[in-house]
Amino acid sequence: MDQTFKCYADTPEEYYDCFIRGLKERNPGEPEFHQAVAEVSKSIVPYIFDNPKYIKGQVLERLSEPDRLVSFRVCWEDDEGNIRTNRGFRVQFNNTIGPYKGGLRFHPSVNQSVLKFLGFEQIFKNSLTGLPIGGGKGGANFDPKGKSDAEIMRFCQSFMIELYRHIGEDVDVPAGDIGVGAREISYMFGMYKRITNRFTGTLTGKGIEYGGSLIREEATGYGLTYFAENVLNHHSEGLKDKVCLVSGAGNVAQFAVEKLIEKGAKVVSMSDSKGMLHVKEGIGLELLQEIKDLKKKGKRLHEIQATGCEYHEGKDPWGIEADYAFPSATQNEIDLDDAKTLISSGVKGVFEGANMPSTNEAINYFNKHNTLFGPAKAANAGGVAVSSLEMSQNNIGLSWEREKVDNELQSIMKDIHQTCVKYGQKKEKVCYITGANVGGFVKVADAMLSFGIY
Ligand code: NDP
Ligand code: 2IT
Repeated sequence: MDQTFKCYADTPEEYYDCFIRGLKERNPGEPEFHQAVAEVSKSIVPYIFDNPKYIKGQVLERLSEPDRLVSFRVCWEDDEGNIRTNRGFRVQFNNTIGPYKGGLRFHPSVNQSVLKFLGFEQIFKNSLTGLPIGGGKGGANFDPKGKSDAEIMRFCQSFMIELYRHIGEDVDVPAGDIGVGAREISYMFGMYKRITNRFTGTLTGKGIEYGGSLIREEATGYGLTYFAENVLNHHSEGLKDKVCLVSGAGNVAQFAVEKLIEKGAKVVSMSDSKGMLHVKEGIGLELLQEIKDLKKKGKRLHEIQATGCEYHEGKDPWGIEADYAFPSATQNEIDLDDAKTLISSGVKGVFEGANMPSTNEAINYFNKHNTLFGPAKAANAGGVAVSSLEMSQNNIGLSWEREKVDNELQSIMKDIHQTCVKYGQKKEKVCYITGANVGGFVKVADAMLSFGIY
């Protein structure tokens, strides 16, 4: 295999083809990773052709190879006394502009490809926040569904018994993602503290009593809404009275719905891995609280019995007539057919709360139909941004007030929007995909070049 990764090409198209071919050869059987790198490279390759120092420095080639990837056995005992074995991972992708930073995902679908795509995306997202954080991701193919609290605790503790040696407050700072919320972070933080005998901000998303930040729980969903508002205002539009589709019913979805309601939008759907809740009159705060309580117990949306709610087993929300969509469940939840359905449902804007919820074919379709499109790495960056603010508070030994953190979050999302406009403006239009990819790339790439060859 050619380890120089060098592409000799006269045109950006040739370079792109050669680069992606090489990437697939070097990383066989990793479709999610191929997809994420292909999406980013589509924007980056034309840019580096205009700025050849990045080609000479082989920056894209270096960026798409993780600094390191650790994989480890996680053994734990279930409530029946059976020994269970899962696989844990941490992908430390790039620490050029700060310690590795990114969530931990516990879901049966977790594998090397999924975590490499998430870690790669995180490099650009974290750079876009303007804060000093590198890119990483981790997790395990553990399914928290149906597990008792004691089983979750034993799993988290066992996971940390290995992970602790790879992380640290200025090395790598994990947080939550799918299947990992405040409860799991607490079990892991408790074990980290016990093993190391140090109280440091090595995880974010911690409880408020022991070093967590106010607004971190809300940050991804709130930030998503703030970003959408920035995009819409830039196009002389707004959220008030607009009909919105949200998918997912977890952390991101819940707080996106909360903020959308506050902004006067009418949210008519939420969903989970089994089906979709359609609420024609719009989800109210009382119903949202019921959904939050239900999800805290690990239950499914079909158990919601409130009046005005229709539950559709095995369905997603994309066929409901609406103005804007906020996919906030998981990767590839919008394929080409879903994109077509969304456009025929009247949707004029898609803002990604989840990571890579749209396939590349769906994105092309949205582009062809001039759909306003807020890509994940910009739109959902609010969560990791407030994680970084949590790290800052831990470093100086202070806890900021709710309002201060929320103001910071709003200003970060506004700056991310401006970065997207700066790098994505094409004549009259802004391509937020190009803006986010190039805007995230430049800072990391310049820092890499200044370090020389390594
Ligand atoms: P949660 O675990 O809190 O919620 C995930 C939601 O998505 C649940 O409703 C779940 O359904 C649903 N879901 C999960 N997997 C699938 C699947 N394969 N098919 C259909 N539905 C599915 O996770 P988060 O809300 O934290 O994460 C949601 C997305 O947002 C992910 O892509 C994550 O990477 C991204 N994200 C999260 C951030 C954070 O701070 N938490 C920050 C930025 C992005 P069920 O309830 O049935 O399990
Ligand atoms: O995808 C993401 O940005 C997250 N899961 C949050 C990461 C973090 O470190 O807060």
